[in-house]
Amino acid sequence: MMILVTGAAGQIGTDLTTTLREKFGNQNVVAMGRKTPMPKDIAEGGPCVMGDVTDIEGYRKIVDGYQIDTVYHLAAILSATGESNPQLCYDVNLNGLYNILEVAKDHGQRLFCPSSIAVFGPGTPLENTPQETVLKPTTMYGVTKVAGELLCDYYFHKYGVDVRGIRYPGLISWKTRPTGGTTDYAVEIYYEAVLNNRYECFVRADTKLPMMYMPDAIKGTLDLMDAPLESLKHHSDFNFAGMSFSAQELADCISARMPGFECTFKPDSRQNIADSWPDSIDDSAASEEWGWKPSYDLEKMSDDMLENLKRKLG
Ligand code: AKB
Repeated sequence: MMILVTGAAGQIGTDLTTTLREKFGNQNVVAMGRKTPMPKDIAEGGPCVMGDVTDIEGYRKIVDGYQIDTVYHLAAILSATGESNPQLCYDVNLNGLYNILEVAKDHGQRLFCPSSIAVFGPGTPLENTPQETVLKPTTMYGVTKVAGELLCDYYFHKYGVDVRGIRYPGLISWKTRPTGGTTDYAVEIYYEAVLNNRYECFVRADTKLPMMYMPDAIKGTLDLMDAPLESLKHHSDFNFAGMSFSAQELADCISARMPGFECTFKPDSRQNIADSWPDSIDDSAASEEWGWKPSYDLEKMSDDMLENLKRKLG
């Protein structure tokens, strides 16, 4: 097996590349990035290449050169950056995905192409959002994710490309900080708690969103890719849940572990994006079709985040 990870320098990419290298061997996992320098452990741990998913010929050369048969396509522009630059978001998320799918069709590759809770919008039930429901997002990121899910399913049905994907909630991790997302506050708060014992949060205290700890997200990603094709009724659009909490509940959980921690709330334009997303997700299709079950709740995640960040940040 020869695997390529696009967006390998990003928040999910760094964790996923490391885990894939542990599972399949360092030399069998190629980390691809565009302009962010690769973190040292990714750069030194196995093959790395610079490339741009919007350049199909350049991408084809990379895939041919390494004889790639499986791609985890993580390169994407997230929701907040997508609202500042919708054209870039469309280009990377849709033209880039189209290139990945075309090359996969020509090379018979397996693909993982993530979606997001950003596919939901006003009109979607807020609590326990069902698998099949209204998909009318109000962000460019959400629009590209809905279209991306449909495009992936089209390539499966029309060309037999085995492409799988899940709707990631906000992902929380201590290894690499996310950039350009709406759920980034749920990571920043832990960093700022350890560094300064205070945080100014950019959403309201009562903002409740679906979230997940990165080890669960990585496990779910690998479990979906390992599932027998015949057990899947869905392919690119699995609802995927870990936990849900409000920004205030998150701050309280940190205060209970960090005496004196202070969190204030000053909503900015990302509040509108957060308000358009559900509070909690029904992921029964994922549990029925490939056995998904999360391991972390808010308490267990907070213990692990703070322990690792204290060590990492000194
Ligand atoms: C974002 O906030 O844009 C992402 C996401 C939920 O897809 N973390």
